[in-house]
Parts: sequence; structure tokens; C-alpha cells
Amino acid sequence: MNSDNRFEAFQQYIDSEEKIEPKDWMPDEYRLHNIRQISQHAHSEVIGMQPEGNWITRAPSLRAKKILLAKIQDEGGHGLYLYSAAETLGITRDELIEQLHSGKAKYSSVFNYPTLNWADIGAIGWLVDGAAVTNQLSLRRTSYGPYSRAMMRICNEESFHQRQGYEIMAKMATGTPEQHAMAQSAIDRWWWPALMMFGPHDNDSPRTSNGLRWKIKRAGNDELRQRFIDKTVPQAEVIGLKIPDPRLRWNEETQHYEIGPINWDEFHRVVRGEGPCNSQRMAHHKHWHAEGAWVREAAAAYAARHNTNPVRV
Ligand code: BYC
Repeated sequence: MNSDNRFEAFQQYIDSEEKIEPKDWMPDEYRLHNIRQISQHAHSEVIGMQPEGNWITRAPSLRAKKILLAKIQDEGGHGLYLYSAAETLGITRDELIEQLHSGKAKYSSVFNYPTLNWADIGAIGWLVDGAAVTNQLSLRRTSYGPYSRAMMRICNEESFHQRQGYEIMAKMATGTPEQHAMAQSAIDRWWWPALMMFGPHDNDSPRTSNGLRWKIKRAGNDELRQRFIDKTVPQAEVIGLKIPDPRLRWNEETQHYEIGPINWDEFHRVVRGEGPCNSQRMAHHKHWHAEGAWVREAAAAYAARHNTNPVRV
């Protein structure tokens, strides 16, 4: 097969909804696109543990603490499945972490905002996991097999996370006036960053065209954002919280909510590293990665001695 035919056969394979597996031939651009997206996703899961981890010692009850611990542990697990999926594309875990530390690899902008009160934990579960699962439900059908299979399991857990966040928000929003005010403050601060998680508008999204062509992405950024808005606005109404957007309105004709403009300057600033917590998040990751070096060395030594694959840490 000459190389043109190879590309054509690859595209036909994708178009017929077959999954690409690690040992299949794939164009380099497809491989690199997946490494970028999957590793960005993995880094987001792991860095995303930080804003919530901040509240483990201050959870308001033992029940709340147990749930939060389990949820954060789930996010760490998601990171591990996704790093493993990225490694099947011929990049090592060390290289992936090095790309995060050098700033070459991104992670989701939303994790560069602080968690100021307990309601923020509810807002993260409800809005951030809610946005994530809206995106990830579509990614279950992504064309790269290991990524798609990781998404199946992740989605089951994320939808549970979304509900635990909504439970916290519902309790606070219908509690004392002070609790209600904390819940409203949390939605005021997390609503727009959650919408930005979906990425720039489609006409300003350089990766979308290849992403859709290769079925790595199964829907555009705007379509997914709209799905999230349409299902979340009524949830806010049920618990008496106001969406912080004076231009929000229901369009009877399109049967969708319309929103005001998103502050893309803020988005680009945060992605560039100038958000409220970027430097804190990276410093924390670098510090604890260095502290964990002895665990990785011990695992590698054990594996060498027992002739097994190193335990992934
Ligand atoms: N933040 O052409 P575009 C979780 C970048 S964590 C930062 O639209 P694409 C959780 C984008 O990378 C789940 N950067 O790109 C964990 C690109 O730059 P590069 C997180 C962003 O890839 C703990 C440029 O902007 N979910 O659930 O077609 C606690 C242009 O964008 C962002 C995922 O990671 C952003 N928000 O579409 C709680 C989902 N948006 O790479 C919860 C997987 C865009 O060219 N990722 N950029 O330098 C995706 O689905 C896609 O990568 C995106 C962007 C929709 C995010």
C-alpha cells in the first residue's frame, strides 16, 4: 500500500466507527493529537484534586469528609487510567510529567481558581464535574480504543460526583440565609469558569477540525457547552440559586438558553498561567512529585528484582 492509500484506508476505518488500537498503523498527527488531548485530560484530573483536597480537613461532618475523600481518590484514579492510555501511544509517564512541569502540556483552566468556602466543593461537583461529564459522555465514542474505554468507567464515576456536588449545593441553598449566601457566592464564582472548560467557540478552536475528522472529538465545543447550560439552568432554579448572567434567557424558538458573552480574555490569561492559583498548583505538583521519587525508585527496584513490570506510581 502506498502512503496515500494508507491515509485513505485509515480515514475509512475511522469513518466506519472502528476503534484504533495501539498496535494499528496511525498517522503521526493522529498519534500526537491524542497524546496532547489525553495527557491534558490526565493532568486536569490530577491537578483538579488540589482545590478539593484543600477542604478534606475542614469538611463539616464525617459523612461529608468520607464522600470527599472517595471523590478525590476517584479523580486520581482517572488520571492513572488516562496516563496509561497516553502511554500506549509511545510516550513515557516521565515525559508526560516533564511536559506538565515545563508548561508544554496544559491542564484545564478551571482548576486555577480557589475554593473559598464549603459551598465551592458543592459547586465543583455540580458544575465542574457536570461540565466534565457532559464532554466525557461524548468522548466515550472517541476513536482511540484505550481512551474510549477509560471514558466508560470515568463517566460512571463523574455522574456520581455531579450528584454529590448538587446535594451539597441543594442543602446549602435551602439552609440558613448565611448558607444560601455561600452557595450563591460559589455559583457566582464557578459558573463562568465551568463554561470556559469547554474551550473556545468553534470558530476560534484550531484543534476541532482534525479532532472531529478523526472522531477523537465527537462534538464541537459550543454544542457541548450548550448541552451543559440547558441541563444546568433548571437545576439552579429548583434550588433557588441565580445564574450570574443578566443576559441569560430561554429562546422558545431554538428551545435553548442563550447566554451573555464569555470573557475570553480571562480564559486566555488563565491558560497562559496568569490565573489566581496557577503558580500554586504547579509548585504543589512539583514539590510532591519530587517527594514521591523514592516510591517510584522502590517500585522500579522491586520490579527489576521480581522481573515484573514496574508498579505505576
Ligand atoms: N483549559 O482547539 P481547542 C475533571 C486549549 S477533569 C485549558 O478547542 P481541543 C475533574 C486547547 O488545549 C476533566 N486549555 O482544543 C477533575 C488548545 O491548546 P493546545 C477535564 C484549554 O483539544 C478533578 C487551545 O486551547 N476534561 O473532570 O480541540 C475534579 C485551543 O482549544 C481549555 C478534559 O480534559 C481549557 N478549558 O478542545 C473535578 C476533557 N480549552 O493544546 C473534575 C478532554 C481549550 O493546542 N479534552 N484549551 O496548546 C477535551 O475534550 C478538549 O481537549 C477540549 C479542548 C474540549 C478541552
